[in-house]
Amino acid sequence: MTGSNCGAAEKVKPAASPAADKPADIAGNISYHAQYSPHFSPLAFGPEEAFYATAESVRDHLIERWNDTYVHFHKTDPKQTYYLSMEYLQGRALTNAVGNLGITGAYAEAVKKFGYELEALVGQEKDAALGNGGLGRLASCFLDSMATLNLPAWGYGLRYRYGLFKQRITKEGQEEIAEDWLDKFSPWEIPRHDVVFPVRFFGHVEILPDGSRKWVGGEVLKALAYDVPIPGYKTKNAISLRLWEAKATAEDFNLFQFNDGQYESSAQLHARAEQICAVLYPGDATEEGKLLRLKQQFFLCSASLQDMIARFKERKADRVSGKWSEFPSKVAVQLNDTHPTLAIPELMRLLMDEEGLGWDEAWDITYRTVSYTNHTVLPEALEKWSQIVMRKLLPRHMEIIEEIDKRFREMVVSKHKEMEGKIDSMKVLDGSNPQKPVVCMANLCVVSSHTVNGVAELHSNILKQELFADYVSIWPNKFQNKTNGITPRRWLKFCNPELSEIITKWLKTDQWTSDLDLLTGLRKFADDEKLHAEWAAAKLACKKRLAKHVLDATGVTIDPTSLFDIQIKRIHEYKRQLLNILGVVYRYKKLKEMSAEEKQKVTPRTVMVGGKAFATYTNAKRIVKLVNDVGAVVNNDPEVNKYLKVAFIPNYNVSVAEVLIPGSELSQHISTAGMEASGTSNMKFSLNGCVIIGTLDGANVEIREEVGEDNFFLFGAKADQVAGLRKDRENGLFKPDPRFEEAKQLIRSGAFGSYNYEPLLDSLEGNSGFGRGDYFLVGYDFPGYIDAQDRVDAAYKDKKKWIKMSILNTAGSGKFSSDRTIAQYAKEIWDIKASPVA
Ligand code: 4GP
Repeated sequence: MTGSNCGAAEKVKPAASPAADKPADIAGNISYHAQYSPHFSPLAFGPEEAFYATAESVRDHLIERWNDTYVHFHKTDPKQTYYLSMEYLQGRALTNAVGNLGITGAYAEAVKKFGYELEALVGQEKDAALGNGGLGRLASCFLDSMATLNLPAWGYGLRYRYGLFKQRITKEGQEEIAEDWLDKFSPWEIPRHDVVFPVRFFGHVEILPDGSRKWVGGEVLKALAYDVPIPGYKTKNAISLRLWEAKATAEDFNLFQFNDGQYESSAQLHARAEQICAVLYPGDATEEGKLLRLKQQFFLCSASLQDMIARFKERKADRVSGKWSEFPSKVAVQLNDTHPTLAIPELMRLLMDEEGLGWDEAWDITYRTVSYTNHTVLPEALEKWSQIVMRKLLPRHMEIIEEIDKRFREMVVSKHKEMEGKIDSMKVLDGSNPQKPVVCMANLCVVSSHTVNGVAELHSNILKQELFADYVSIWPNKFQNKTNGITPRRWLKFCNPELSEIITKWLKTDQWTSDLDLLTGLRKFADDEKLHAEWAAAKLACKKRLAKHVLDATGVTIDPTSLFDIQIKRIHEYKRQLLNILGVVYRYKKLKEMSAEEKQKVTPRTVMVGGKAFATYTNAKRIVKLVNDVGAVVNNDPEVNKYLKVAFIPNYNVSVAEVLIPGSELSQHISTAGMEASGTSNMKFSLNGCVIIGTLDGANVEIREEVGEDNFFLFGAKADQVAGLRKDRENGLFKPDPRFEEAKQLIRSGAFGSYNYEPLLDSLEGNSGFGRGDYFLVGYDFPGYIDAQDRVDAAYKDKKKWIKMSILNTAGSGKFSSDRTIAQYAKEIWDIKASPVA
């Protein structure tokens, strides 16, 4: 083994310039990185070192494209979108990068020269886990589609050192530990020491002699950019995900104090900078936690807007103040939920206080630039920030927000007299509790954005008819729907090569990867026995891969011929993992009561559940514990475990999903109707030929329309029934199904251990109230759910029928490509056009 040859079986000559097509040249470039980007001892070239050197070699291609795209956008100066998001769930990048660049085969050959399989190196990569759930993964799918559609668009986010958290399952249930994705380094990011902006906190507002205002004092940190190039699929364009890191500088280091032994106080600002990008969603039960979250949000907004303004000026040297009216025709800012709302007052501040514009001009520019996507109607997720904290941390922004609120009220009184009585539900500042006055961030977004959208038809209608109904009378054209989507590259072509090959073969083209509607072409083969055989073989291969993952991650052996039933998503009471596990408990009880002959007729099933519970969400953590406890009993019960297994998949993340989804046959999307804005994993499952059991909620409604009612197991209350059902319950009119009572009783009996599940079960009982009185209607929907599961069991026995359902799910998934979603945003909200690099 020599450093210069990295242990290659044949002689490899290191080569600095990246090579795309010849495996020998690629190997040379990998060898070059092993030596000249030296992160490891020259004596070592194990799988990990090989992964990093390979990734760096691939990154060279990305950088070339990223540079070309930057220059191209600079010269052509198109209108550009900036997607502001506190979360990106990027996952691993290697497979995606070589796949999008079309160089997978060449790299696979090249790494063989060092004795490696590309798949083995892929497994070395840690997920970039800068997100929590659907909202973050959606942002990452959107970036892939923006690049693929050659759109001038970038993402902005924060570079959290420890992401959200890593989930470990112990006897006590979920344990959170810091995510270590950056423990070594990420080969995909490029620190940009030339892109640094100051971000201020605290301080006060000074009135200057000319009457203008200036925010001064307080503490100032630096925002340093890290660029992650995002390659489009089959295009030369590569866009940027620009992540900010907070820094203090040498100037902020007090050498005098340090030499005096006051080590902590000498580097106070450095410590505060470290906190900003430490974790996503620091606990906000304390005042400090709340302040830190607000700091994070402002940090993202301020750095990103300063960067956009700098670029706006850079692209045309003569853009001085007279040209500000051009800003909205060059810049679109999309707020991914309310987390980046502070972009609104920050843009106003920059335009007025830094660039000298008046209120009216600054407001007109801001309004025409910003648009807002709502991702949830859950009241606890609609952010409200304390006015007291806001005034302390961001005194100038608080002034601006007050002015926005005041002008909005005046506008309503003068132009929409009929809405005056409704002003309380629309106001930006809510002082109804004088001890705790708050800023309503969603209202600030609606009032200040030119467009507001929901993420599935049902959700967008709920926004218009309920949450934001009063605004619709004022701005009837402000509200739109943009049904979510997923990238078909990561979520079918790359994660499920078995099925992808079959699809390409039967459609006689691989164009479906960028024109997903072509999948409808599979419908005409839905009864073809040859396709059935190939389809079933592909599914089985994916199920075996999944069974291996389950064994490695949990120690539970599962049977690849059993029905694989999966529910993976954040653990939340509204998503009703509890309904799932109560169903499993009921199934277990019935199996225990069956004779041996009766059991022979049962459809063997493996139930898999995965997802993280937010660290301070006690009932969600109890649900995780319950799934694990039920699994421990069921899996070890020899009378039952041939017919039922239950596995909790720990640390659910993007790369785990890439194994689970291709191997799924049934997946559960069973939220209380009206509560899941869209869901996107439902789309991924359906695309991979998995049948959904679900309620009429979020995008399930549209999926069912597309794949056909016969290929979807529907149950449950509808969104417009939910309020009435809750009322009935309050009035003592709900009568639980005996099967529901049996399931709860079995848990209470201690059959699954002695843990106190009473608070969890209690939340399903009583008559009213959030968390009690079965707010999420588990009891009401339980009988319908059990009946639907019986229909699943029967359908699975008929292999032909099941495979046809599976094919028709894939065939009906065309609508759910994020390419479609992003094309709609580009045309109907952002007004941007494709700008391909020649
Ligand atoms: C999620 C919604 O819960 C989910 O229904 C939707 O598909 C996703 O956004 C993307 O639009 N919301 C969040 C959140 O993740 O943090 O509010």
